[in-house]
Amino acid sequence: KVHITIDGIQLYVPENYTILQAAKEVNITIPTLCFLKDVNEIGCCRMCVVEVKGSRALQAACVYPVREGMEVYTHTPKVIEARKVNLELILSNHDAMCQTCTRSWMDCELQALANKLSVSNVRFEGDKKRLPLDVGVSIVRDPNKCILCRRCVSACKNIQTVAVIDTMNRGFDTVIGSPFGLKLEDTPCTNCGQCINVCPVAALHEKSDADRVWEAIYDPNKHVVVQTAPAVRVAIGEEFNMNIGEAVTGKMVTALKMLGFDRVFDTDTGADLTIMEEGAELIDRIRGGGKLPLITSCSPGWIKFCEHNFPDMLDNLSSCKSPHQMFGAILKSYYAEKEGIDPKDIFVVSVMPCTAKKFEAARPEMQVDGLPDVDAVITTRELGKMIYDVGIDFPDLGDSDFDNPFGEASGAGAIFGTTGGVMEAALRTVADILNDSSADNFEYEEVRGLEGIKIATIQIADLKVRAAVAHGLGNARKLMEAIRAGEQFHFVEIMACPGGCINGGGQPLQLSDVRNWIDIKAERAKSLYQEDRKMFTRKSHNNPAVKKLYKEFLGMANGKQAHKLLHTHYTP
Ligand code: HC1
Ligand code: SF4
Repeated sequence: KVHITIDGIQLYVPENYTILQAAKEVNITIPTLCFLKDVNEIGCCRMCVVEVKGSRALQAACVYPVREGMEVYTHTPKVIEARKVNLELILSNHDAMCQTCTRSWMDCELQALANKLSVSNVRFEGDKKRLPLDVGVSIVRDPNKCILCRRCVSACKNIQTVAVIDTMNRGFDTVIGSPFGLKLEDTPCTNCGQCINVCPVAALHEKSDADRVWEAIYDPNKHVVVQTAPAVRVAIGEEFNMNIGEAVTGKMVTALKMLGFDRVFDTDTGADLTIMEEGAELIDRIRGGGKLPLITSCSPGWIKFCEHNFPDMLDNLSSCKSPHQMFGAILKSYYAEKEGIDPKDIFVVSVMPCTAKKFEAARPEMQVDGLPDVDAVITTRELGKMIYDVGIDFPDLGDSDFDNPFGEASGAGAIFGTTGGVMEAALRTVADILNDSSADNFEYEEVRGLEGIKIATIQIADLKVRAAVAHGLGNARKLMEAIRAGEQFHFVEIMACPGGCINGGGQPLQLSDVRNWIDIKAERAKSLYQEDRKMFTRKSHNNPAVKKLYKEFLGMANGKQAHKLLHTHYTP
């Protein structure tokens, strides 16, 4: 430990600390903008400058290391003026139409900072060019809002290893863009939205589909059905300033009913269905000498990454559609038939923590007889805004249950939303099938947690199942390269986003002042595991609605009818 002084307060801190970390120990949060823990630690925006005794220049607290005897001053007139000038220069170049901005209602870091620094006047005349927007199916880039913090560049390049956005040009002409000015959609961008998740302003956001959803709700000829992904329930409360990771399933269902959806279903049921199919596929491949490892296919950002980077391994992907797509296909067949509704009049909305799901739902592979499984995908954030827009006081709502005939899903479906969850859900079912019994111990700790790549060998009946789990595309790349080089596994789970869906590109955004100190992934994951423990049924094959579905309609898992509706195929 080293002994330092901050604003006259003496303290001991570990020697690998930065000034930013040390100041936090004495309850001083130094303002930051480009800095985001574990994502972008480059000290370029100079918002966090402080005075260090003996050093003539101001120092960036986010990267400057502490050393023995150091004396730091965090709010001298020189420091305050430098921060203000830096912020005013950024503001002078920013399209500050806050009234019409998507980030303004909750979580704009630039606004928060202007407030914090009491900037009431911008003394500089910037060079505000109007640049065209880049609008894709999933993602919108607005260069007029960009403040060049480079957090998106780092998330895309260093964490996801996709590297399709970077700094272009120099000086006043500097912009963040794709090579050759391409639209993001025309690059190997995976639509994962991790760039959105780290953007402090509205330079990156999802392409909104809320208007299409409202249109369907108000159309008297449409039967509008909504389903919600596992990870949405442990995050949407954050849009209303509730605790990070607080599970608000019942309130969410109430709100959806109040918005006017005809039925509210749980994508967790779709996840149970996926496990039935994927579990059967795994057993078939192991017994029948099929292509191994079997790799999960529910994360559409991962699928696109695989198509671009590992086209030679597409046959390893499970042919299962993702849970919400499967569920959509069931809604437009089994459910339509049961309710006596023409499938063409059913409008399926998926509420997802994910931006890539918008792209996925629009893929030609996700249709049955020319009808898309899912008609519109909105993110957790978009749903939060819809609820806010109509004036519903979300935190005060009572609880409601999901609608029948699908009712309550299993806990295995719930944990799909976090890294390792699909693997654990599959193991619960595969173990019971292969052992022909019902195991009492089915919490697979070895595949839980936020380690980048998790590897485990699990004994099931006479089989030693070699399993691997990766989350974040950088980790996925490492794991895939190992497999390509010959490392052997039976079953592999890959999720595009670090932490899995709980940290998807469509999830509520927390200010960096929060994210730099609290691991929001861990909070949301903990909450999903608690949800699992509360469920009456905790294994997918015990979900009564799913059992009935196979009995009445699908027949065998991985059988003919299931293949028509629930499976697909990706070609290079
Ligand atoms: Fe996911 Fe999935 S877990 S992919 O992260 O398999 O998006 O939550 O809905 O479909 O179930 C997302 C989450 C989600 C699907 C499921
Ligand atoms: Fe990169 Fe993902 Fe953003 Fe595409 S969506 S630019 S892959 S971070």
